[in-house]
Amino acid sequence: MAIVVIVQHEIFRQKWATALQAQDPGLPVSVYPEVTDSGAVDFALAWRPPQGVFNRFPNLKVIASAGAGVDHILKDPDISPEITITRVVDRQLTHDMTSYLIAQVYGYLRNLPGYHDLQRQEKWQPGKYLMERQARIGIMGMGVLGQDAALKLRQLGFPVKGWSRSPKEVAGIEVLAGEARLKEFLQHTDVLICLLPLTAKTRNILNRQTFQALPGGAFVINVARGEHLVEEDLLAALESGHLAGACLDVFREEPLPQGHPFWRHPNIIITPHVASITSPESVAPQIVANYHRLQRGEPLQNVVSRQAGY
Ligand code: NDP
Ligand code: OXD
Repeated sequence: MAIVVIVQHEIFRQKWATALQAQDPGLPVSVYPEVTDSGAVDFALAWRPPQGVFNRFPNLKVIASAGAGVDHILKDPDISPEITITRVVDRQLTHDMTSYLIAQVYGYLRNLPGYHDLQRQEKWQPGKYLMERQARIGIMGMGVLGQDAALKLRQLGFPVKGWSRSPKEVAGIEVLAGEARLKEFLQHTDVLICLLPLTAKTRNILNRQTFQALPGGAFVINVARGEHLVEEDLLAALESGHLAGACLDVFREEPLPQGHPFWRHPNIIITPHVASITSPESVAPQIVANYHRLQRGEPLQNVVSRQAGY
């Protein structure tokens, strides 16, 4: 049987194929669309696959997301419920996300983007100077990435709370669970970080009501998915002065279209979906290990729940 790599960006296709073959030189890897025997493919590694592409592989058993999120796969309604879907859980990916968040949180605390702007205007204007204890961090989504960020931010001296679907114990961090406790969680959050998966329940969760529940002057960081955010509601909350600013790494449409009001907004920081990028070299071992598990009929690792959507 064989693996097919179905990855949107051409440069990444070859990187993935090389990384997989470096793990196991005998691995039968093909790169979509150059697949000669689609009947032999039982395992697909995918990132933002074209809609309907999986129907071309009649013997497909596993789709492995090349990232942590699986929304880009699950949005295809034609994927048979028999197919197992897995995702990436990777130490480097987790580390990189936490580093990005720490950088953005300190940028907010010490007004670093503001000083970049002032420098261009040749203005010497000391401004906001907050200390860690003055910025209560609230993390929506206390999974692999959320927990790591929470623990490291707490080590740096920030008061941290988390919010997740189910209750959980995370050393020294209060985690509020379920919709019933969302408002309470938000009321104690000065810097809101969204690290939720995109599901039917979490789509549009960063909305007017959510922003209103935050204390005045709060800052919002969205590194999860663009569809979590209701864009007009963010603009209105910034316009009214209720929110101090936002940092956005993900967007409903990527690349963010030219002329979009976010580009030139003075209180929005934009990064082009680079908070944490999957490294094929780092992740290839878990993909190849799952491929071999499939061949041996053993349970796979990092399987997502089709029902929960993550
Ligand atoms: P996990 O699956 O490990 O964690 C998801 C967390 O969200 C869990 O704590 C889960 O709760 C919680 N959750 C899910 N649904 C709800 C809900 N309805 N209400 C409250 N909490 C909910 O995911 P990861 O931490 O690995 O990744 C999170 C997301 O980060 C990815 O799905 C992806 O979209 C994004 N990402 C973005 C990157 C970037 O570069 N911008 C890079 C990598 C990931 P429970 O624990 O109870 O199950
Ligand atoms: C991911 C991402 O889900 O890069 O891994 O967004």
